[in-house]
Amino acid sequence: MKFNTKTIHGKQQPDLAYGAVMPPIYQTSTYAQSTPGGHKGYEYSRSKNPTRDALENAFASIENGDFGLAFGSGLAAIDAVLKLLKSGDEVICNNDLYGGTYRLFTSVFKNFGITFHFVNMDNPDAIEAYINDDTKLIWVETPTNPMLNIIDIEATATIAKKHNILLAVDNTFATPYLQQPLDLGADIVMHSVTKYIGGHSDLVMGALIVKEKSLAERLYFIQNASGAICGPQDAFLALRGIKTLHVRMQRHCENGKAIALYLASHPKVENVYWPGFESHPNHDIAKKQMKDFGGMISFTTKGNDYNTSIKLIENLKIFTLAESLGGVESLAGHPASMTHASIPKEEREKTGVVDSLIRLSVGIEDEEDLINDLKQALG
Ligand code: P1T
Repeated sequence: MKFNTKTIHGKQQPDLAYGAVMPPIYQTSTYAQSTPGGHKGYEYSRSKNPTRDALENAFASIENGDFGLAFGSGLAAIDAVLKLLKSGDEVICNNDLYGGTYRLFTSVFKNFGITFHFVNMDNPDAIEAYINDDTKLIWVETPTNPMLNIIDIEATATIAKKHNILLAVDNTFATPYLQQPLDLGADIVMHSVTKYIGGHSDLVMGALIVKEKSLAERLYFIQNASGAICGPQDAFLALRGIKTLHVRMQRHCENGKAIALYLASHPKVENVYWPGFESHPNHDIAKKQMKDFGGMISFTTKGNDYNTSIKLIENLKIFTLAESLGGVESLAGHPASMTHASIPKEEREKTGVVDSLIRLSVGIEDEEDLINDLKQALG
């Protein structure tokens, strides 16, 4: 089955009770048993719920995995991966990460004795210098949030395999429409489903997808033991979102390209970060591992002026100034004060997250309206 068909039919079947084409929302915490242990596969909804099952199967299908797990948020999914580790273990991650991921690593798991190395992964060989016997996980976000750097998943997977280290890829910005990290050798794919997979800015959810059964079992144990699951109503919404992922992503990419080109030609714009430019430092890797370049763009205003950037985002009328990304509507954000505020200024500026940086999540509205909005705001 090819990708577009998988988003609609992958590992799905009509509901067994009445043939409902969409799985019913099983809004229940518990299930009747005829005798202790005598049940129909479901005991308690933290452990298993039929609506969540349908969604988890769909996750596995679209990422070419065998097992999917749904969590109450993207961060809850990352939290579950980190719980595979123990005190004394070390993690190597890229140095340009979503601010909340950085905060979870440095302000929560560091306190439990886990060491994190934040590394520029432009050249994956740089990872080797940080590997020792305690290294248990490589965490990669690609494209990165918000600088749109691209990390070579296949090359990183080769290094991880050589040293018997788990490789997890945060695939939130790309989605499986653009890249499928398990096929490139990753062990775990993670998503903030809140974003493109949900696609309508109406839920908060996370996902993990794996191929290996024993890894899936360990993660399922953590999902059930820690309990950060998603509810059935949200599972239903995410499943509905997945069914249009491919058509939405196609338009996000088309609009993203048009806006990246427009911004790059504007005299009041300094730098535009978008992996589709041939001048982007990781363009060749993007071309190799992604189908297209996505709808996320970051840029700075001429002279790197904070006040100009703030005025610009305040003036936007169709782009909404808001946290988050990946919904059908276009959003604009100011990473330094919003999504990446939890990273110390000195640290974030090293990777380019300066005070004049603006991040756009380009939606699927008419391209002309989006460009006109930027034109009037820049004017
Ligand atoms: O917000 P949540 O569903 O918990 O997902 C966290 C997360 C993980 N990974 C990446 C790459 C992300 O972008 C996020 C969430 N990001 C935002 C809210 C944002 O506006 O960037």
